[in-house]
Amino acid sequence: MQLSSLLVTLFITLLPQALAETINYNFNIVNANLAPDGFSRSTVVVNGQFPGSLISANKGDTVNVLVQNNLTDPTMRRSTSIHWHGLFQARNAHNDGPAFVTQCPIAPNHTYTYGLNLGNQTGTYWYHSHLSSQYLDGLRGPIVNPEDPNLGLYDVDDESTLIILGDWFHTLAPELEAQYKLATNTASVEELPQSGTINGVGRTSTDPQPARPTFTVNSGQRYRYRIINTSAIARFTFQIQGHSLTIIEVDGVATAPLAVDNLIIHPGQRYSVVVQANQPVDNYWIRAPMTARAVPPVPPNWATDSNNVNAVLHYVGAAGAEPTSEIPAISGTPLVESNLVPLTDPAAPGSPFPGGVDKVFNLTFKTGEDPVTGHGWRVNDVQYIPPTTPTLLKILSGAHDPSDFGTNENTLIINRGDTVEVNIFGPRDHPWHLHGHTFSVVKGASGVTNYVNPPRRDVTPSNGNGGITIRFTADNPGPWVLHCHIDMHFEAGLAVVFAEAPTEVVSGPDSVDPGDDWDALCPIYNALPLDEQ
Ligand SMILES: *[C@@H]1O[C@H](CO)[C@@H](O)[C@H](O)[C@H]1NC(C)=O
Ligand SMILES: *[C@@H]1O[C@H](CO)[C@@H](O)[C@H](O)[C@H]1NC(C)=O
Ligand SMILES: *[C@@H]1O[C@H](CO)[C@@H](O)[C@H](O)[C@H]1NC(C)=O
Ligand SMILES: *[C@@H]1O[C@H](CO)[C@@H](O)[C@H](O)[C@H]1NC(C)=O
Ligand SMILES: *[C@@H]1O[C@H](CO)[C@@H](O)[C@H](O)[C@H]1NC(C)=O
Ligand SMILES: [Cu+2]
Repeated sequence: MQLSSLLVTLFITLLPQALAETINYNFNIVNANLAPDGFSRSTVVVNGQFPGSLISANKGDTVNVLVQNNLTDPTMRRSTSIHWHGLFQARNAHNDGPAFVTQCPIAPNHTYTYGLNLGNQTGTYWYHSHLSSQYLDGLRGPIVNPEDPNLGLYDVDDESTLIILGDWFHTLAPELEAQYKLATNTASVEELPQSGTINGVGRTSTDPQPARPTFTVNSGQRYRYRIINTSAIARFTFQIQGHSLTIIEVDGVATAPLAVDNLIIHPGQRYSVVVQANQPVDNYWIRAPMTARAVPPVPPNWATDSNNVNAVLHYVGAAGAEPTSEIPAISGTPLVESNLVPLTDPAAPGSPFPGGVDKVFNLTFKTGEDPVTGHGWRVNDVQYIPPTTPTLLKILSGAHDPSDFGTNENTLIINRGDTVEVNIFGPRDHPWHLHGHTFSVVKGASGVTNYVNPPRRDVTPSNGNGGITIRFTADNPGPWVLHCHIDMHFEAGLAVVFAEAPTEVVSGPDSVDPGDDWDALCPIYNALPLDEQ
């Protein structure tokens, strides 16, 4: 271990919770005209920036994010609601953010302060709008807790090593959503983004081409890159020419180091990789070609260049801005998710056989059956439609039985302390995300079954009718949504809500006490005219 990183390690391990502090952020949510890929459009962004600014905090810190809703553009949603993806939010479900699950949206010209407590969570997270499809319009950004058990494995970890991938659309989200929901054939409308962006910069085949993002390294140093997939639809394959990637964190879970050459990152997922600057001083391609799902024949004159999602790894001392070499094809050893082993407490909850838990849910999802729209997604034949009264408010008012929730709320009750197994059957590559927990991927998309030390994370893709199996322990009372992170699928119904320990949400040591500002959200929102919702 180098002396500098040893000192950093000592500093961080010797000064733990005692220094827990309160950190305040102001998020002014505004409409700004931005051109991430050379095409200018109105957006919904934090403080005028895409992606939004970094939230950085340590274990035990309290983070207060004062959200001022200054949205004015009538062609997009005017209200907002922000989800802090991956944070457990113990006793804090009211600040989780999904509209109508844990809160009513924040009305225009109103504020709401999200209090977030990182507890013991370290690693890489992100925030995004969780009202309708608003995050496609730009409201996305990173959250990092830099403390880490793998700290000795790298020298540099700061804002310069954040790699935020995202798809970008030229059509505004409400219009995309309407097209998607009205269509009768999924494949004909699965929206193809116009570009893939790296740290907010992308290229189409026709618009002016912004300079590629550059990540500068010093020869001999080791860099921790935090790769966040903030996509709405597209997945990316990530590779750095000539450099291997040692994965040390997956969705906030520290993981035994695993070296690969490339990895696929689904919407919502995060990876931290250590990259050694051990090649000749030069410029190298960072590649993240994008795969949108079920892409129909591309419309004529469509500007998407999904192969052109590139950045530059620049060694200090190298000449020129870009590599002189051809952009290489993706090659070498890919990440296989089932090879990821959590660093601590790796065993899955429950007993090591199918159904060896307190509660099993079999969820089968499919599309194309909604009698009204002719479209939509269903889990066990139910299309999730958000209630007008948020699930959390219902629970706080005494709802605790399946019959206390509407059929379309697809709400499943679990008890405090239950070990839970969820089997998910349905088409491949739908990234399932659970709020309030990480889960053990007992059987993931690779089909491998492992109860001893399976990957633990908060988003994992489906695998067709062979199914995937995830497990978690119900140790966090609150309503937590489990949904497909392809945003349009979620909007069209691809979700269930776990009402976890509803009685304990109301009273006792794990209860949730939202406060007056939260109580005021629904009356204000419900009084809004339609165009301000
Ligand atoms: C948000 O809008 C309010 C009202 O128009 C204005 O007073 C305030 O300065 C705006 N906030 C910021 C940070 O621009
Ligand atoms: C918000 O405040 C601004 C500035 O005071 C005002 O012009 C606008 O009409 C308000 N919008 C709403 C929806 O109340
Ligand atoms: C964090 O970890 C400490 C030590 O293991 C434990 O005592 C504490 O309860 C944990 N806090 C949370 C919020 O989980
Ligand atoms: C990001 O997520 C999207 C949606 O699943 C996926 O298509 C894409 O491959 C992911 N990107 C990366 C780098 O994994
Ligand atoms: C759930 O699915 C598994 C795997 O197909 C099956 O063995 C089990 O019987 C099912 N359980 C229920 C409750 O349907
Ligand atoms: Cu999906």
